[in-house]
Amino acid sequence: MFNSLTPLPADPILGLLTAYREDPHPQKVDLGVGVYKDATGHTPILDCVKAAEQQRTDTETTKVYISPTGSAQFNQLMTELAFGQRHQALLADRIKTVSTPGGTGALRVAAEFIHHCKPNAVIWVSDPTWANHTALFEAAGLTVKTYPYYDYDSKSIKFEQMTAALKNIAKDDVVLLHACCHNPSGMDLTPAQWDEVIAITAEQGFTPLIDMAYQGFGDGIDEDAYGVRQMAAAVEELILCSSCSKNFGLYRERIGACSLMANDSVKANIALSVMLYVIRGIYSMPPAHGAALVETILDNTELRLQWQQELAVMRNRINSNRQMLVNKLLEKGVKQDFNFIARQKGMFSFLGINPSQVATLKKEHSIYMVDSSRISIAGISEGNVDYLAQSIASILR
Ligand code: PLP
Ligand code: TYF
Repeated sequence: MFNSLTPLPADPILGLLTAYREDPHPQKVDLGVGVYKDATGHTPILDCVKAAEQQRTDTETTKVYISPTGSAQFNQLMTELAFGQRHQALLADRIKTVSTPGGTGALRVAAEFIHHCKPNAVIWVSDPTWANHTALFEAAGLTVKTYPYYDYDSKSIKFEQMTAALKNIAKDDVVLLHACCHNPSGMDLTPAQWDEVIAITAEQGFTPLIDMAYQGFGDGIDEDAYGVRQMAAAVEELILCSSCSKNFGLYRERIGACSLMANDSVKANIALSVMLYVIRGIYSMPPAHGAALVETILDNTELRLQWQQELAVMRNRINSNRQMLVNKLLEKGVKQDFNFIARQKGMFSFLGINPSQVATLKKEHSIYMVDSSRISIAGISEGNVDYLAQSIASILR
């Protein structure tokens, strides 16, 4: 069976990690995978997570199977975190949430669920989007098409083209929107733009699938959920995929959530039964440890406050890294305008250089980024920004 196989390409983003680790260059810089790093280049375990972990070790009494929905308390707290505690759809019992193996697991569950509802559904994703979106939606049997989003020339959103495209999308289709911190462009919809997109969604009747992998990394926990909350108030049905990888720093614990909102409580329960059927066919039950940590934190006033503070530190560091790189590039005499980096949000921006310049930065300067020139802003630090800006300046000359 295996003899006829030919090799398939590895994940292009995760592959950078290995290449970086094996590079002996003393000044190497990792701007590849989107993980938070502190000023020393380390991805720490949050203090609130450590405290929650200690509590769980002291009080956990069993490792028996959890249910296919995962932890009910985690699901409730995650729903409140995303939609807001008193959202009308929540109070009307229209939202059902399951714990999933990471945000990726949530997306795959959502994709299989959509495929079950509408086997011929087309899912529209932004051009560009996270590479894994396309791969996992296609793996679930969906057809993927794109709507215009990022303008590489003006470094902004092609908003008019985007809305024109959305106005042509049919009722039975699905549109994927990034809640905040757009991966890979860093360009987010403003609240006014969200309002317009929401009005079109309500008018057209297609189903919004919102991916929220970075809640709290853009402007703040509530600010970043603006689109989710307003959308949920305006439409009948919605699917939300959330991740605890970044904002709780729980990457390898693989914990996220998938929420569905139906137009009444009875239909929500029916839809949930279908989602659980889909889950049974993939992994049966989600991992429990990450969910236990998140619920311990969110349910405890002190730990929750500590989490909010630690999240603010991560958010502020990323934002100051953005300005720091822009300033350094100016200082190095770069003529091109890089101010857009400071205007963008979240973990990523495109540097806007071509693939051969990306290759030169890697080969000659040991600076690692995705071929599209997407950089992970968290990889910049006081210690490497001078070398980084100098190297970028040298390839732009
Ligand atoms: N969606 C987007 C846009 C992402 O960037 C990521 C990666 O961090 C994910 C989903 C899934 O994250 P994870 O599966 O690590 O929770
Ligand atoms: O885009 C990124 O870098 C993050 C991390 O298969 C990531 O979203 C990258 C690839 C992958 C899973 C997570």
